[in-house]
Amino acid sequence: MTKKYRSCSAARAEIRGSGTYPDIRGTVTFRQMLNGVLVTAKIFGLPYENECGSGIFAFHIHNGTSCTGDAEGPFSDAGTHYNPGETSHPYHAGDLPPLFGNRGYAYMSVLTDRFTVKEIIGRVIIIHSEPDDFKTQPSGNSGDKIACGKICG
Ligand SMILES: [Cu+2]
Ligand SMILES: [Zn+2]
Repeated sequence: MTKKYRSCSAARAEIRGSGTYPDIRGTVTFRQMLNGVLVTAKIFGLPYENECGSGIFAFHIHNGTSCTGDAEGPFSDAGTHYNPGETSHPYHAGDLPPLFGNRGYAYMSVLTDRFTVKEIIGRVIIIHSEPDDFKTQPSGNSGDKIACGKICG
């Protein structure tokens, strides 16, 4: 029987850019698998400035529950990385591989067993302006929060 997973088998987030990055949009889906959660991101409208049309953007699930902010930052309410185990970056449960832009489009799919779909529903997922260096504390020197989506079940 598959019934026991039914209520939390999948979730999704609709991604929208900040006022400075209005072209960013896309979706992130979360599917509960036997060995973890399959996270799949399809993002359009990412910025690129170099002639190769590339860019690398840090990508994390954050603790916050709302894609809102203040004068300091448009998504500052997203807070810190989702980290129920109180580990350090890049071992936070919410840490994900960065997005690789291809003239503004990024596709990324990864399996992670650091969280279940159930526990991330209601939190937010953030795209940053810079690559994640997977070293600097507490957030990998990832730059500004340029896009955000609330994870809905
Ligand atoms: Cu982040
Ligand atoms: Zn982190």
